[in-house]
Amino acid sequence: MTTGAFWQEEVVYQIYPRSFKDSNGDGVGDIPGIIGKLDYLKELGIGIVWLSPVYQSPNDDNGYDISDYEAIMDEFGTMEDWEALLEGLHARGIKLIMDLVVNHSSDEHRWFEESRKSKDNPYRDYYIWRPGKADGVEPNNWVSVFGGSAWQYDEATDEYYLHLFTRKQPDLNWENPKLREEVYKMMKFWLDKGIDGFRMDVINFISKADGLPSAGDDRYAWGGEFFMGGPRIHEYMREMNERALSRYDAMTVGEMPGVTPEEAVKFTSPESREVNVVFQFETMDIDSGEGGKWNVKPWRLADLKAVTNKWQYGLNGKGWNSLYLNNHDQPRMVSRFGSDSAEYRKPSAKMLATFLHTLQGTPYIYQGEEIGMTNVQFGSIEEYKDVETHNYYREAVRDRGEPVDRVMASIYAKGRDNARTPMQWDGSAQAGFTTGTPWIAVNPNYASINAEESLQDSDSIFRYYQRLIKLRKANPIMIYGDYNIVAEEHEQIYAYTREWQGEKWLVALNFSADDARFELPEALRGCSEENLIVANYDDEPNRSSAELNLRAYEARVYRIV
Ligand code: TEU
Ligand code: CA
Repeated sequence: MTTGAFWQEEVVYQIYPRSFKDSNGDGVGDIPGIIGKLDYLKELGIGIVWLSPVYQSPNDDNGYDISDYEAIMDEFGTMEDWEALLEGLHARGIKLIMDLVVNHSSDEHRWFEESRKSKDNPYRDYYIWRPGKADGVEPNNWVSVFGGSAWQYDEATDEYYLHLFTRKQPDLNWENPKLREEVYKMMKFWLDKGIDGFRMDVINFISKADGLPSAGDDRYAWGGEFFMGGPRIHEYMREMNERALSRYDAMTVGEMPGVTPEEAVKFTSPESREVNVVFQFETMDIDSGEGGKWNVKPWRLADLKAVTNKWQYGLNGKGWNSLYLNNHDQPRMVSRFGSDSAEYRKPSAKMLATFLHTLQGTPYIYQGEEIGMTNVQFGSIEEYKDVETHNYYREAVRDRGEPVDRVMASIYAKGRDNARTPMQWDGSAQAGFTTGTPWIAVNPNYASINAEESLQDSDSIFRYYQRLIKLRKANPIMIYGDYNIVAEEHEQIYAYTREWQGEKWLVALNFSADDARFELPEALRGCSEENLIVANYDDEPNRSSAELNLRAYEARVYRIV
């Protein structure tokens, strides 16, 4: 689907403001800190910044619990700072998309403070209130994404309110047209300020099934079937488009846990007029065992190929993919899908970058990914800050009696704080992130892994990302070309072609730490030094024209036709 739209042709860089750059020494990243790094982003070559929430918030979930949608969080700065950021980005030809978190607000939002006052308060139905069942049983058996019941009892009116995330994140009632109008008004407030679109937080959760039925008979159970892609979701998305977005050239990205390619086509096809692209979670689930993410299992290349095939073939010509392997909710991709060992961190980070930037869709770079930042292992649970991690630790160790070392191993592998340690700018104290004490500890490896070192190294991961982004601007085949997998059964190598208006590229990626040999099909035997597009090793291995020998985590991209 070629539209030439900026949200197809540019690369997105996600900033998690709390951890990006602190300008005033309070240990918390802020907007003036981001402004000081705009030339770094310009040098990388990205065209769009996705800014995680900067709105007023008590930070129960680090800004994803909003208490005033039209004010800037005090710790992050002022509205004037934000306007200077927007101006600075636009002056560099970089667009800005903001995070739209409207499945829920903070319980400190004035709407909720009103809503909980009485059953006949005008704001009562901005949220989802229900009476409990007999003897203190919640209205249904749904659990929250972050553990425990999804219902919180509120004594003032002797009813429960729904919260699919923390109890300080009450779900907004999208059945209420007044609430929907409030959201559209707020969206236009920001669009009129000149932003270029929104990333929409768990936007496929906003329509809940009529009657809010329990999921089975267990005391508690996951109720996703009743709110992921619920009955009125397309109605709401089309209404949002008509009422708030259609008058603007806005990019819209729907974060949709559980979405399938078939559903994604319904959300993203041009005629649907709902969103441009979605974030799917199936790739993020390939190393989750029974019961979810904390039950870590080794991921398999066959599963990565199967999921990527499903989404590449499923949306080709019908919708558009978001291409990511990490963000502020996921562990660092080089640790999870590559190798963060001293020997293989650089080649594997570059190989993974080649994967993301040579698939069909829009690639996302999460802050620090471009310098190969890795997961972290803090010594004690107290050093972790994420509410999801603390809830998991408490339920696993205290409630289920699981051994601490096994629980910590799951946190090391999948905890969200892996992505939230401060951006590593240089080798000075606190990695140059702050002159104070950071809100969360810096990863101890900052002395060797930091932006300053990357900018000085012509062979760095940063420089490789720069090359990929430049290649994308010069080669529409990278953006629009049809994807076709090759040698699907190979257990180490992931290979595929891209074809566009008579041109054909071959991408060959060794996802393993061992040498791998790849018999080239007849039609793909044009690989030679002359038509090498990009590679993460700077010398061509010796090989016959009939095969490719790839070294540990080696990536090679050739023009075949
Ligand atoms: O995340 C939605 C979501 O499903 C995540 O909870 C994700 O599945 C989980 O964090 C993986 O461990 C969005 C935001 O990206 C996340 O930061 C917020 O915590 C959440 O919504 C609630 O707003
Ligand atoms: Ca600060």
